[in-house]
Amino acid sequence: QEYTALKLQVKEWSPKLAELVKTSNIEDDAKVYFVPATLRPETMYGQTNCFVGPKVTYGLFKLKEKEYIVVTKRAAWNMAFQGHFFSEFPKSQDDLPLVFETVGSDFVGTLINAPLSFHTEGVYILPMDGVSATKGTGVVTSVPSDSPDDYATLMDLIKKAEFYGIKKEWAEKEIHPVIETPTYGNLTAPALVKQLKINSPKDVNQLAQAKELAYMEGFYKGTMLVGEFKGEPVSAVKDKIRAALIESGDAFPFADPMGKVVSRSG
Ligand code: ZZB
Repeated sequence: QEYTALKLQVKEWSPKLAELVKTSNIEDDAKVYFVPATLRPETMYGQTNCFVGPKVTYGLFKLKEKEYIVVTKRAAWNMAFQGHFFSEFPKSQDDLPLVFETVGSDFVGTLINAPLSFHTEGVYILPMDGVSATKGTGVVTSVPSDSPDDYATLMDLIKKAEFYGIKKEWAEKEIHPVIETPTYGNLTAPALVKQLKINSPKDVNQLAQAKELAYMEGFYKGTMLVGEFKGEPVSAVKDKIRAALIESGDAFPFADPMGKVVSRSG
């Protein structure tokens, strides 16, 4: 799978991470990025948060001078093979420039900057049980307008904020339309979640079906409602939006040759 790996810079750490970072030797002026892998760069305007698996282990790796990334070790290893990241090629996974490792739940509540997003004030790291540790980077950027999994998960987080140990406000960012489709209007994911009577992230079969429908409709019939290519068909501009993100340094190409092809909800 050829993904677009996006760089979401940390603005403010969760309390747990602030502690870990303080006791590590990361420079004060270093940049740290969460790096989600996406197949839909054209939806990045609609990012409202970023998901990690609460029980998945993530590493903070040194990419280059004063630049660090948060991904799974498996993803960092893949990135090493794809060249340009680590100065010295690691002989094994144990050789990767790891600063520290911890579980996803420790990152929840971290404030990050999401490139292209309407939410220029920043978005939060939130937990998603369906995140797969063996696909992409293990970090998933969330676009509830166009991803049924993201929308269903967010609604659940809002409903049970206390249970999930989050502040409700973190999950309540406004959902703006990004893509217009003839069948589902300008908020494809919420429309599909309603139509297929999806009540929770546990409705994995309906969510897999909704995802398929959203992918097809968005790509073949969608029209951009925002951004540089407003008014143009998604199929004509998807690659241009990806290229622009890479050009600006906000993203890089990332292949996952052995990614498990499983839905994030199953
Ligand atoms: C943003 C986005 C916006 C995505 C959208 C989808 C959609 P797939 O389709 O199953 O092959 N993803 C990436 N890594 C993981 C992971 N480790 N665990 C769970 N989910 C993951 O997977 C590709 C999509 O699954 C990626 O693209 C990412 O979510 C998520 F509007 O990024 B996407 C209709 C889907 N819409």
